[in-house]
Amino acid sequence: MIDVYSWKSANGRRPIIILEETGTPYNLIPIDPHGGKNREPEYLKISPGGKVPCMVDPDGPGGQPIHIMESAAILEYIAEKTGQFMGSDSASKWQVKQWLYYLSTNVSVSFSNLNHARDLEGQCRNLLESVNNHLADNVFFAGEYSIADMMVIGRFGAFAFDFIDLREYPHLVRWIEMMMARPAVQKSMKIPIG
Ligand SMILES: N[C@@H](CCC(=O)N[C@@H](CS)C(=O)NCC(=O)O)C(=O)O
Repeated sequence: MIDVYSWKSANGRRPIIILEETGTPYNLIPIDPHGGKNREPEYLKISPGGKVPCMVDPDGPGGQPIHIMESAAILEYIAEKTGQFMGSDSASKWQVKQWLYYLSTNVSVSFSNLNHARDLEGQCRNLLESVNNHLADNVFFAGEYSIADMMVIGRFGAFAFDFIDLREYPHLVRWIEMMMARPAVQKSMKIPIG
């Protein structure tokens, strides 16, 4: 049965909604995101970002166990596994995806930032620390070079916040240097746009 590590927050409700909607059996494990358990090494193996929610499916692809963090990825995973709520054809699937990403990034992140407005820098430092720890044990973000790396090199490759010294995050710096050495990335950064 799927284990869901979650909490009574907007982010935490999402996996529970799709599990309920699809009638997928699950085990709910409450994790208080401010309780410290989400920073313990065992938890970080499931959710490297140290965030809630995340899940473990013992019967993942190929019958192998899989763990997934990020509510949007969990929504996609359960939708794909059950064949529901992902649009009924290829075109509508992309409609669903574009809204999923718009809502999970722009909308959700902006409102979450409003909650944390007084400590936005602290939030960013936590994220840098999680990313740095992840890259300590991983060459790229997700196994091989992938679209996950492409997602964030523009942000970190042109890092311009002089009150944060990236040298505090040496594994991230190693990844940035490796990415910026790629000809396609270099070219994409140099093409004059506008
Ligand atoms: N983008 C993530 C956001 C998850 C998130 O920010 N969760 C909060 C609780 S609602 C958390 O774990 N905060 C603790 C922390 O950042 O250390 C998702 O959609 O799953």
